[in-house]
Amino acid sequence: MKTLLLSCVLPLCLLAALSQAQEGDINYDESKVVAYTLPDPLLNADGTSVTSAQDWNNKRRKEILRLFETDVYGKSPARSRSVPFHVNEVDTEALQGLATRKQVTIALGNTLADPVMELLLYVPNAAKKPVPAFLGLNFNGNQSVHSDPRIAISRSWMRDSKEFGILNNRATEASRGVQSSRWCVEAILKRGYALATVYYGDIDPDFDDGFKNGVHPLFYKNGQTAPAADEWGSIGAWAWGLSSALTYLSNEKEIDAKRVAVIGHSRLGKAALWAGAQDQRFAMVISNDSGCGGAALSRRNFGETVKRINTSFPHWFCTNFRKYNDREASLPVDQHMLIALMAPRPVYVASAAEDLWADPRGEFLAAKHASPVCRVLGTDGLQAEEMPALDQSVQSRIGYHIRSGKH
Ligand code: GTR
Repeated sequence: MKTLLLSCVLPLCLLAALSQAQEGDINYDESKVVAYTLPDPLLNADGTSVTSAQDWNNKRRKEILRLFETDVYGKSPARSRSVPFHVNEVDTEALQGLATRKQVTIALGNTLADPVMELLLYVPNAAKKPVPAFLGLNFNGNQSVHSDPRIAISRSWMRDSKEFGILNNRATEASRGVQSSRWCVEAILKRGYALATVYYGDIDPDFDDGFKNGVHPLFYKNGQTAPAADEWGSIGAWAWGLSSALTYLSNEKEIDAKRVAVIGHSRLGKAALWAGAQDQRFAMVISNDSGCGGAALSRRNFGETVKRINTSFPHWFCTNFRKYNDREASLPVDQHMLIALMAPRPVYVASAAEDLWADPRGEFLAAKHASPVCRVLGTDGLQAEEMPALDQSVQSRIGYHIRSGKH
C-alpha cells in the first residue's frame, strides 16, 4: 500500500532506489557522493608521463594490467595457443536456412575430459566469408538464447529458476528461448555477423564453493587447494573462458577472428571487459549494465560498493580486492583504467536509467576518464563531456548510452 501511494508521486527509478536503499548503507543520493581523485592512467609508476603510443604499450599498459591482476580480478593462467575441441553438430539449414548452426565441445584443460564448455555458433549463410562475430557468455544455457529446438540443453549446474525452467539445478525443455529477447539472433545474422555463446557456468559454476569445481583446480600447483590472494576468481575464469572460445573461433574458416566483439550483461559484462582488457585479440568490447567491478568507478559511493560486492559474491574477484572494502580511495586503479586497457580498440558502455545499483553516472564517468589514453593513441575516446539524454547513443571510439528501463 505504501509503495502504491508512493508510486503516485515518485518516478519508478526513485522507487527502485528506495527499496534497494533499505538493503543497507547504500547511497543513491548524488549530493552524498564523496570527493575523490582518480589515479591518472597516463602517469607511470616512476612519476613520468605517457606521451606516446610506445610509452603506453611498452610500459604503462603493462603496469595497469598487473595492478588489475594483483588487486582486483587476480592473475589468470596463460592461455594455451590451441584448444582441443570436438564438433558435435553442424546444420547448414538452421533457422529456416538463415544460418549454419554448429555446436562444439571445447576443452578447458588439455583433454576433452571434464570440465569442458559447450559453444553454440550461428554463422549467416548469405554473408561473404569470413564474417565478423559477437561472442558472449549466457546466464541460462545455450538453449536459453533462442527457441531453436536443436540447441542442446545445457547439462551444467544452474541456479534454480521457475521462471526460466531451471529445476533441481538443471535446465529443462521449458528453458528454451527464455532469454531470446536479450539475444537478437536473427537481427545479428541478417546483418552479416556470426554469434557465438557459451553458458558461463560451464567455466565456473557461479557459487562460492572454495574453487573446488570449475576450471580453477586444473591449474593448481602441487598441494594447492584454492587460488592465492592475487590469483583469479570467477570473473577471471569467465574471462579466461572467453579467450579460449576466441582461440577456438580462430580455427573457424568462416569467422574473421580479427573482428570478434566480446559482449556481456551485468556480471558477464564485467567478464567481457576483463577479457577484452587482457586479450588484445578481441576487436571490441560491449558491456551492458556491468556496474561495480565492471564499467562503474569504484571510488564513487553510489549504488553497489566494493565491500558489498565482495560480501555478496566472495568468489568473483581475487582475495586481495577485499583490502579495498570501505577503502576505495586507496585502490591503485579505478575502472576508467580497465576501459583504457582496451584502447585504441573500441569499447561500448551501456547503462540503464533505473539500474541505479550499477551507477550509470559512474559508468559514464569511467568511459569519459579513459579517453585521454585513446587520445595519446591517436583516436577520439568518448565524444561527450556530459551524460547524453536518455536513449541517445554517443558513437565514438568509446561509445556510451543510457537507455530507459531497468537492469
Ligand atoms: C547483482 C550484482 C551486480 C550484477 C548483477 C548481475 O546482484 O550485485 O554487480 O553483477 O548481480 O550480474 O546480474
